[in-house]
Amino acid sequence: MNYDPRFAAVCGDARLPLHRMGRLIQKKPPELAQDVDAEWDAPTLRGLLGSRLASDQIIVVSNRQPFSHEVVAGEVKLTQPASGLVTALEPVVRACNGTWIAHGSGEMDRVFVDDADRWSAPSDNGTYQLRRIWLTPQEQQGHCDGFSNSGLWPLCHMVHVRPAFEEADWQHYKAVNTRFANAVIREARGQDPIVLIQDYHLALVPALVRAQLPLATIVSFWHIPWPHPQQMGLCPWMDELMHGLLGSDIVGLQTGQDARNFADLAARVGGRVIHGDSAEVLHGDRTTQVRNYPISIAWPTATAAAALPSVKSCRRAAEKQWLLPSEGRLIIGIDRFDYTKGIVERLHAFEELLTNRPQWHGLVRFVQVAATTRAGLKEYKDFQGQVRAQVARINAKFKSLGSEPIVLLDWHHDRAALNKLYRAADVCLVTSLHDGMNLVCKEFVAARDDEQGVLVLSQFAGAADELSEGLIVNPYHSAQVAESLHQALSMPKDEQRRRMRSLRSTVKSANVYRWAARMLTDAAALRSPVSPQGSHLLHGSNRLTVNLHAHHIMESA
Ligand code: GDG
Repeated sequence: MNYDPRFAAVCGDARLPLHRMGRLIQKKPPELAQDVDAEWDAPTLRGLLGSRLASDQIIVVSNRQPFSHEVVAGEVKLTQPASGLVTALEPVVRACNGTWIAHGSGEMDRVFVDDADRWSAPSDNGTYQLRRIWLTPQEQQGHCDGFSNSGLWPLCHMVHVRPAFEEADWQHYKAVNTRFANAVIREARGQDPIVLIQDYHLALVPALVRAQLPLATIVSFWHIPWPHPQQMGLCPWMDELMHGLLGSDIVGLQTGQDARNFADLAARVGGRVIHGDSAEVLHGDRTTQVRNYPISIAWPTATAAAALPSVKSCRRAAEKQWLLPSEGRLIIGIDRFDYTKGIVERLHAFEELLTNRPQWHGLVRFVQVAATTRAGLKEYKDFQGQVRAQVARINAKFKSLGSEPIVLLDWHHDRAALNKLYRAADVCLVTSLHDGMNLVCKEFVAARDDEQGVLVLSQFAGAADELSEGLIVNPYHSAQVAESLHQALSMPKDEQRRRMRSLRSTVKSANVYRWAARMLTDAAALRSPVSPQGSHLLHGSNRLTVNLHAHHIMESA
């Protein structure tokens, strides 16, 4: 075993065998390590909850709600937002009948809640409770548009948009986080619920909940990237945000690099840290585990897959709608209309493809869905205007026989329409400049049960760590993206099948139920008198948790 001096900072001398460092209380039950690698779906996740967390209450907290009640063409309609967080979490909450606390942002949301501001959302076996929080327009502006989306969002994405930090927005951020924390405390049925806090809008909630419910098991998940400490240190209130997040028992991030960056910053703000993909931060008398849990999608059930329209019919509909010859090719992009998604860069690369490879003129359509998002913010308006102008310019340049190569669909689509596009496409193009994970690429793979279609994927999306059978590109390198597009458009069917088969096997097993199961298993381990994560040691007056991952880091350092 190699010696890691960082470990000594936490546990004394790491060279000592565990039993000599303190009094060994519990040992790891062997079966859990296998569980997390098992095949996960909604029923197995429910089984985990039933067996390991049977009497425990699960409360999910996010700014974004899974459903809103909106007025569409004079009628109230239940709509699901274009949001990766909702795509991932909704099937999990549906499976475990938790309580979901979120901002009631829909026009008609207040009409549908009961006296306790709850609405019953459909779940796999009955309903789950959506508890809505109300915000004033000023709070929404300061908390969401301001500090969260104009400050933290650009701060965490390396995309060269200047983050804006305003004192007034910060005050709203604190007030709204307190509101969410109070709602958790009111919704808690006992002293020790499991609270799953989602994303950068709610970084202060963990410590606020901890202060009122010290026995709660709090897991925070950060859906967007966590860059290096110098970048994060630009935020004037980063110490407060870190203090808030370290109220969690576990902080989950998308990638190993994000987790290492978080742990590095925790060390700078005074925590004592064991570094690695999985680290522990000791601060005061508490420990926070830092782990990466790559998020995913719910793999379609056999019934859901059978209900999809055939690939052939999707293809025919697309050919008809966009005047695409039958020997032609369809490239799709599906995103929120956000500057982090690299839409300008992908248009540039597409233009380069048409310039350098004229054989594709008239034979290729690029259909870009860009769902309306954050349209009130100036950076978004400017960016969206820039994209529209770029589309018009490229279309004017390459228009042929009445058809234009790029189709920009800049509105919200329903899930059925997105699935048709996924199934009709030859290529799915994801060129995020920086992305926590990116679920669009996983949805594309899940939709292709014909094992055809090529994924072109940015190296700066968290998903690139897992989906290496895609064509991985640097979105800033337009010539490289153009060549990868050419390679994708020309790829023989056998090669498509081989790559797609491998991608499907990865996404099928690393699905969102597994993501939730890994987190909940870790949470259960912290609650259980038997810690399946590692051994609890009494060491002087401190209880130290030596987890197996830390141990592994020590061995491999
Ligand atoms: C954040 C992180 C991370 C898109 N257009 C429409 C629509 N969508 C859906 C897609 C997909 C979701 O929105 C987008 O998910 P992403 O993961 O690509 O991106 P973010 O929303 O930025 O999500 C991201 C994610 O959280 C999860 O942790 O992967 O990195 O930024 O599901 O299909 N959905 C509907 N209409 C549309 O027009 N209904």
